[in-house]
Amino acid sequence: MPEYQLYCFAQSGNAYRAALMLNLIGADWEPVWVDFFKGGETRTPAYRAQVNEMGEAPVLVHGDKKFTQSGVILNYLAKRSGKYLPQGEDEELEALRWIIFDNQKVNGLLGPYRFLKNWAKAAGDPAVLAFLKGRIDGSLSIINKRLEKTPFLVGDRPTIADVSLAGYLYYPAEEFGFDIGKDHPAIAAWRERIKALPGWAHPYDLMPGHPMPQ
Ligand SMILES: N[C@@H](CCC(=O)N[C@@H](CS)C(=O)NCC(=O)O)C(=O)O
Repeated sequence: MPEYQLYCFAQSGNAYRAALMLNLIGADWEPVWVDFFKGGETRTPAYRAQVNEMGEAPVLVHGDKKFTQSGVILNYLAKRSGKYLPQGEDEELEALRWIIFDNQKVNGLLGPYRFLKNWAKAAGDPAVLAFLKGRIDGSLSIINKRLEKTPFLVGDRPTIADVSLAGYLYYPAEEFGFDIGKDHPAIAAWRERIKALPGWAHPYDLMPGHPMPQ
């Protein structure tokens, strides 16, 4: 059995952070597909009792340890592997600062926006979509400005802050209805730098469930 199991599904940018990290560090891992869309698996009592009380993917299993929250998973894997690890307290806190900003205001908004556009049972309310789009534009502009100054979020080397930011940034522009790279050139250039790292793979190639099972 592989060393790590990751509960995930192809459309999840939150899970992509963990899957990408496992690949980038060359870990021996296998995905466990979560039937998020059709089965509503994360909302079932069984999932919440046995897999994650928070009702979310990703979940990383490592022997008798289990971790949820992609930021925690990234930290754990960086500490174990020594890769993409911020060095020293200042860098650690700086990486954490960007991971929290990303979770709340970048990928934390891109995920629900894309869900409302593509898969919500009741079509997304235009006013809600417009509100989210405004917030997303503002957050992406902040990230773009940062990446105009340094090649990676925390300086010259990629760290877990960059792996976190990758979340939804490689999914097709059609799924958002706008082109992140075209609107934010420094993010487009950063995307290419991350893509060039050994072990990088697209979320639809890395995690099961794409195309969506009928
Ligand atoms: N902050 C969490 C977010 C996880 C998350 O929201 N995952 C989604 C899938 S992309 C989920 O499981 N949502 C279930 C729900 O909200 O009911 C992380 O980074 O791991």
